[in-house]
Parts: sequence; structure tokens; C-alpha cells
Amino acid sequence: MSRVPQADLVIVANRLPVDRVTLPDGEVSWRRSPGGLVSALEPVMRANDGAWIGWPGSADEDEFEPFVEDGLSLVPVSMSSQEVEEFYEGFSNGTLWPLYHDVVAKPEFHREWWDSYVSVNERFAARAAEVAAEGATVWVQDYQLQLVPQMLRDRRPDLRIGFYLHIPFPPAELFSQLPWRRQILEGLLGADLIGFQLPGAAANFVRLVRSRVGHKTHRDTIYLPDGRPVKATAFPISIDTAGFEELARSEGVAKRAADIRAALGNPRKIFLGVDRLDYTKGIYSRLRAFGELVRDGHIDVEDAVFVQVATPSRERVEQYRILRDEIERLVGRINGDEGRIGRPAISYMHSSYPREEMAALYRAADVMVVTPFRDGMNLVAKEYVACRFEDDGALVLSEFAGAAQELRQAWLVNPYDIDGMKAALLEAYAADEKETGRRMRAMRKTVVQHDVARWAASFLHELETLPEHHDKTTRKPAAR
Ligand code: GDG
Repeated sequence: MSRVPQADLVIVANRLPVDRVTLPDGEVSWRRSPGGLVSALEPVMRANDGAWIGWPGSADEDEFEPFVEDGLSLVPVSMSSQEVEEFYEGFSNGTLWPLYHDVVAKPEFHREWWDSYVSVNERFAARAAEVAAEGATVWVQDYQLQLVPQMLRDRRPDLRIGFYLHIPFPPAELFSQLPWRRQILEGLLGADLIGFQLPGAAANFVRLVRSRVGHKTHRDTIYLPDGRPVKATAFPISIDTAGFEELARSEGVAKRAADIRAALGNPRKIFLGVDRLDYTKGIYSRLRAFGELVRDGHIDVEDAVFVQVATPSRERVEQYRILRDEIERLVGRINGDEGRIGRPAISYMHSSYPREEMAALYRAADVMVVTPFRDGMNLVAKEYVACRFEDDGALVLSEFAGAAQELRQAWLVNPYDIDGMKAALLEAYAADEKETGRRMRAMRKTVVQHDVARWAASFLHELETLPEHHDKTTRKPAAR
């Protein structure tokens, strides 16, 4: 492992920030995967000689050596196809994902999946231990890697370890179903700082640690028996607001937005939903609500259309295949019952698009509909706001999305209440410019002020300024 670079800042995430692509001549190359996390962490990575550890996305490959791509130091962790099935599709997406999202689907508990979760977390921790320089800062990301903080601390007590959970952290009543609940809590407690989207999630965690592990706690701090404090607090994530706005203002995107409108037959109003095709996102219920509004004559297909982009996601997991069939049957039924020639009620795409196309859709949409049953944050809602530089457009937002804590001026809805959603959709549809302008201006202020760079900087600042714990560490002050 002599070629492994030593880094002062190490990001550990399930996926590398690049996708592996095989060119027509068979040569392997890497393409940057766009995303909020990558753009947030890239400047800090560059400024601090950072390394990013993650899975390159294809199974059963030999372990790659670390490599540098576009100035970023990347350290691949390999996975077998059995591990992809058990660790990733199984324990991460079949157990933790539904359990942490209010059990909106039934979590499955399988001991083989857990064993695989443990061994893959070990591999990530071992890699991080090799890559981190003496006294480095390591920032572990998300629910796939909750055991890494303690596994890493066991190997490298000199490190400063942070963890961030991108999805909700459930209340004790739900979390306690997990047969391995104590191991997960202890895994996370290896970190010095644990970040959550919302204060409620941090409070759920602290309460669970007190009741299940028995550690002393005071407000957002947990005191381990050796005196080491662990802080658990909220850092609501955001987006590259300026980047989105710039894209939305570009001529290409403006033209594409006009073309989209024309291709839809220049309706008076466009409703838009953009989601990974996931059962937490409430796609079925929102389309049902819209379908009923059309059926009952409140909305005419000559006046309005609902554009739903459902990005393919986790397609090998059974529940996701079932959900896709259900949504597509519903779209077919609504269009069959309510559509006219050239005028479907719903324009549905099961596809993913480049960022420019997303920005054009956001610019074209008069009413953005974001109705998850539970969502850590929901970046789509913030991206829509970032793209509405003319202070127009209406946002209908589930009160169960983390974003609802900040975007208070949206039309907030309970996605379980179909009639309530119908009423909000109609209000947003009928709202005048003054009303939408007032609400959008306020929301834009929030999203401009709290962008993803600020999120990353405040987490890292907090992590690196936590008081030193001298018990058994050889920590040196963090470099920054
Ligand atoms: C998890 C948490 C939390 C979607 N389709 C396309 C595309 N996207 C982009 C969106 C947005 C992102 O993917 C989706 O982010 P969300 O926040 O909406 O939802 P999750 O994927 O479930 O994310 C969530 C987030 O982590 C961050 O912490 O907010 O609560 O569940 O950026 O624009 N992007 C492109 N083409 C697509 O077709 N280019």
C-alpha cells in the first residue's frame, strides 16, 4: 500500500464522486458524477490535500489502486456482487432505508445482510485508516457506513472523526425494532461530531444513546465512560444555490424551458414532480390527487399538465419494481380516463437527465410538487427555489420533508391527506403573482443564505474546534 496517499482531510462515502465508464475502444475512464455533495466538498478537498474513499459502482472488480482524477485524490473500495446484494441492496436499502423513513415500507431483518454490512464497513474503515495522515480529519457520510466511526477510532485514535446522516434518524419507538440497534449506536459514537438534517433527529439519537447504551448526556453532548464527549447536532444540508441560479439564467436553459412549454402544447400552467422513483417520495398519492382534480373538473387538461420525472433507482430491489408498476398503472389509468388527443393529464418520464435539463424543467414549472412521506431534507425543493430568480412559481411541499423546516412559505401539505393535498394544489394553481412573489422571495432568501458550501464549512469548523480530549489520543491540532 505504499502508493496510498496520506491526506489531512478524508471523505468516506459509499460512492466515489465519479462514475466508471468504458469507452468504445474498451478503455476505462472516469466521469464526474454531478451532485451537491461533490460540489460542496470539492473546494475543501482541494484546499486540504483531501482524499475521497468510496465504491466505484461496479461489482466483482479487482481492488483498484488509488488514483487522481481532475486533481481529486480518489481511493476505491471494491465490492463483490454478493456484497452489493447483501450490504447495499439488502441491509442499507432493504433494512435501514425503510426503518429510518417511518417504516413507510416494511424493513426486512436478515442476519446475513447484517454480517455483510459489518464486513463492508470494516473494509471502508481499514482503507480510511491507511489513507488518513497523523491527526487528520475524517468525515464519514451516511447510513451505509454507520459502523465506520468506531471501527476507525479503534485503529486510529489520533483522528478527528465526523459523521453525517443524510436521511432522517427515527424515533426510539421505530429504531428499537432493529436487532442490531446497539451496535449501530456504538458504531456512530466512534465519531466526535455526528451531524443530522434536523434537531429532532439529533434529539432522537441522544435519547436512544441514553436509554439503550446508558451513557450520560447533556443537551446535544454524550459523555462516554472514558470522558470523551460526542456531539450530536443538526446541520441542514443545502445546494449549490449560485450554481443553479446561474444555470437557470443561461440562455440555453431559457430556450429549453420555452421549448418544453411549447412541446407540452403551451398550457397555462405546468405542474412538476422530480424524484428518484422511491416509495418515500409520495409520487403515487400526488398523482392521485392531481388525477381527481382533473376528473372532478377543477383542472382542465387544456389548461394544465403534470410533468412527472421519476429517476430510475434501486431497480433490483423488489419493492422498487412493485412501486414502478403501481405508478405506471395509475398514470395510464388517469391519462386513459382524462386525457385527450395530444393532451395527456400527466406527462410521465422514467428517465434521468443532465443538470441543464433539470434546470429547464424547474424554470418551466409554475407549480413544483414535492410530497414525500418522509425525507431527510429534499434538495429538489431547494433547487426549484434557486432557479426561480424572477421570484415567481409556487412550491407545494410536504411537511415531512426536512426542507419544510426552512421553506415555511411553501404551500405545506400532509401527503397522507389526499383532500388536503388537492386543496393545496388548487390554491397554488390559482395563486396570483403577488402571493407567489411574496412567498418565493422569502424562500429564496433562505436558500441563498444557506448554501451547501456554508453547510460543509460549518460542519468542518465545528468538528475541528471541538475541545481536545487528551485521555488516550495523540491528536495534534487540526490543519486548516
Ligand atoms: C438523500 C436524502 C437529502 C434527481 N433526478 C435527476 C437528478 N436528480 C438530483 C436532484 C437532487 C438529487 O438528485 C435528489 O436529492 P433529494 O434530496 O431530492 O433526494 P435523495 O436522492 O433521496 O437524497 C434527502 C439528500 O440525500 C441530501 O442530503 O436531501 O432527504 O433522501 O439534487 O436534482 N439530477 C440529474 N438528473 C436527474 O434525472 N442531473
